[in-house]
Amino acid sequence: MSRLVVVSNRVADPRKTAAGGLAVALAEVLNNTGGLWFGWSGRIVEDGGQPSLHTQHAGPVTLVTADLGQSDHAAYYVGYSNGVLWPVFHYRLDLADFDDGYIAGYRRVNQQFARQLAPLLREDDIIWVHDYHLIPLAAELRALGCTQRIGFFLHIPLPPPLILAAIPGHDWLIRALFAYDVVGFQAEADLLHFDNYVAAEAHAQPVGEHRWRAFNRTVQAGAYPIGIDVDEFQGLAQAHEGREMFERMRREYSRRKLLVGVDRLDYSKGLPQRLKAFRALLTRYPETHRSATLIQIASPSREDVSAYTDILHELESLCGSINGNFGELDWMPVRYMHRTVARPRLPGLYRASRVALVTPLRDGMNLVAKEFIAAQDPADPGVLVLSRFAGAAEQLKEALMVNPYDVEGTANAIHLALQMPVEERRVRHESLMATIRQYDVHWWCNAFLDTLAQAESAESGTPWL
Ligand code: ADQ
Repeated sequence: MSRLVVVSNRVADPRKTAAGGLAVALAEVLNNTGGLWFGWSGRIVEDGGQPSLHTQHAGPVTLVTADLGQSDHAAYYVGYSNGVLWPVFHYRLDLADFDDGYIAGYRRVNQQFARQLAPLLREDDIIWVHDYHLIPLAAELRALGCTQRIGFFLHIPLPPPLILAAIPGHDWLIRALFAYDVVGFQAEADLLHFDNYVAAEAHAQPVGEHRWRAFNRTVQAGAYPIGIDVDEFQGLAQAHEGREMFERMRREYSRRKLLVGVDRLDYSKGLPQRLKAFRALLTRYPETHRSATLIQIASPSREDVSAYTDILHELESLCGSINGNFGELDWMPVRYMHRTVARPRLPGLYRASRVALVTPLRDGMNLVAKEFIAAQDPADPGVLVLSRFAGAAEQLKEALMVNPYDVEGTANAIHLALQMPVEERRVRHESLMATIRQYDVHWWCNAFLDTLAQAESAESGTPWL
């Protein structure tokens, strides 16, 4: 069997319970297959210093990480990845910072990673590259002569061609995707955008279903919605910390219905709109006073990017004004925490909540939606209020679907969720559970890797870059 090599911006020890969608999912995969996981060490060294490699063995997995120079990190990570690709791929051209210098740094780091990884590769390795930080990695590996099968999975959305085309250098970026053998997206919508882009902008020729030929290469595209490990998450719910959290929450909020939101503090997650919808709920439905409490947990994220500090301040001010205007001596409508919750406690929190608010303005998938479903008591389950703009909405049809930009409409849906009789909650939950079980993290991994294993080994050389 071929060895699996995973490459992603950050690497996590798969023996530890990690936070973050990508880290959680990849730890699952590598623990099962063994292999090599390569990425950035998280260390920034002074410019001009020799960026060193670190090797660590974690059970069946070898972790190899590389340091980044200060200005490379600024251009590759803060600049191009999170200042250009993240906002544009989430349809936020208004937040993009198209600085000329970023793309060169992005390319330099991908070149550095390719040079460091290539000597570690074996001929029959299968290489799986993850996410927007590393789009040109395969092209750089091919330029060094690597002919292994290489797949790419994009964890975030791919916007329609005319939004993508606003990025200076977008044609270079998409051309780089043709160095892969398989390119995977979260949702059918993203796949359609890819098909439309390569047909119109790259003049690619269709040679099969979602199979395209351009730049002397053939790439197979597909939608592989990521899932969670349902058993692992339910195991956490039954473990000591999960149960303790559940019981504590139930005691504390015995007379109230809990609503819960768990996100990274990111402008794509629609947090201000969510709080405005909650405020509209309190305004329109006075019976919710004292009877509903929203717990919003937003973990610190990318605080070196200015759009993130803006959203932090907006959120603090909204929470303060809701509590100031509606709060009573014995009732705080919103409990807002700017921190990460330890993963073993999450299922207890979800299970104690009647409603989950997963209302991103745009999201590749959103794993919180799936975790919330997995953690529920099937006899008395909570209700998922889900944005139609999350990738998860293509699969989780029995959720209460909302348009997060429509504050009043979202408030009405939350009200419906709070009122929903137990019979309807059970029926919806049963279907949602069946979906997340069928399309779990193992399905995701196998479906992608099966396609990649069937691809023919590639030609080397990158005449197009
Ligand atoms: P993220 O944008 O990080 O991931 P998401 O899918 O919601 O978003 O994953 C978050 C993970 O981190 C979940 O496992 C969640 O439990 C955990 N998490 C989030 N906030 C937390 C908090 N405050 N405290 C503790 N844990 C928290 C990206 C894409 C998503 C895609 C994933 C996986 O943006 O669309 O679903 O990758 O592909």
